[in-house]
Amino acid sequence: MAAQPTPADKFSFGLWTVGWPARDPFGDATRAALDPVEAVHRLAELGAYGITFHDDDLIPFGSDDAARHHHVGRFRKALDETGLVVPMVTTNLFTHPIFKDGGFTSNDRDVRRFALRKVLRNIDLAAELGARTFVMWGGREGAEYDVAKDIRAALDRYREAVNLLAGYVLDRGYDIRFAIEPKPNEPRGDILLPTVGHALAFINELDHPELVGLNPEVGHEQMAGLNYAHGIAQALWAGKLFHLDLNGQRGIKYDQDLVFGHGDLLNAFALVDLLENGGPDGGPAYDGPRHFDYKPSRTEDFTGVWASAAANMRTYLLLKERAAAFRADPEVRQALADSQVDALNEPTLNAGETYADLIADRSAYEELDADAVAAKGFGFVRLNQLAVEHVLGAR
Ligand code: 3MF
Ligand code: MG
Ligand code: MG
Repeated sequence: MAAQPTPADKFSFGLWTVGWPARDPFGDATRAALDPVEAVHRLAELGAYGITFHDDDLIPFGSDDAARHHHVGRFRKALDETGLVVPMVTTNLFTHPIFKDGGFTSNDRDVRRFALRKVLRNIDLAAELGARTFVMWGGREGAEYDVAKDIRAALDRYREAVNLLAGYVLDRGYDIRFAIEPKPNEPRGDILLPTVGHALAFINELDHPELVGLNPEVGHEQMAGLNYAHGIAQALWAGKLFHLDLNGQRGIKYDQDLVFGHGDLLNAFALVDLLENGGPDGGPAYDGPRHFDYKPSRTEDFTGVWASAAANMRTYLLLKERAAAFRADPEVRQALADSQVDALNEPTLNAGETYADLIADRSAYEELDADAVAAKGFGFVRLNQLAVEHVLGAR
């Protein structure tokens, strides 16, 4: 039995997740709007530590300063009452029709300037609430028609926007870093920065790459047919895992936003094992929020909403428990050694060895019995079966 979630587990939820009224392209809302104050209280009761939001989730688009002050004030009061924190804030540059061709990369310059102003204002709010991460999901930054968007110009404008925002944060002295959230498609036919790899390459072209990292989402990578745990590992390797969006997805289709673990459970196991046990000393490889970006299915009423919120955290904790059991199992350790998993950490060259030394080493090539080496199996299937049995609770 996994422990009950506590704030020490650092679970956070988007306001737009539990608050989703379940309207989809084919059907009306099946649930009423949720008051952000209630969301704060219910999530705190369930054991979460943080809540995140888009500006428009908290302050309806077009609110005047007085209304804005009112909405932020009552939200702050709920945070103070519950101890919930706001680790991340993000901007909605996708719902209002003005963003139909994007925010930072709309063909219309007036839209691009409006988008920047909306984000700058929201960065001030993020700083005011103590958020350290500012996520940028560019869901409308893309196209349906290849001839309608100059992709190189769009990337220039994207870069111009992120450079301006990074400069603003530095000038203001805010303790905030940006996290780009890749997604391959939906709502646009094709979205810019579609995968972890594209976003990493983009970051290298920025004025302040040190201020910009990633917020990879399980379903988004899987919509591109990619391995999420691999993407997270490469983001960690690049020092760019600033935040993450956990949920579930079943294959290459629309963005399902299922509960974490309700899609590819084995990949979720590998992910939790990486996050919790993948550090250099066998400890956590990532210490940021475990943030859920899911949608309580349209079939659910509010009882189902809170049950699904709890399910995300419980599944994570169960997988964490299973990963610890996997790591502690002597048979797993033997299987890992037999499969030479740790041996990959050994550099291929000896200390100080040059390519000339390698060429001179006859045992590496001329005398190596390639057929004998090739005949040995790695035993990966046995190792994976042990993982499956731990996930199933059979060991
Ligand atoms: C869409 C998403 C977004 C982002 C959010 C950023 C509405 O598929 O995942 O959720 O996560 O905009 O923070
Ligand atoms: Mg998503
Ligand atoms: Mg997301």
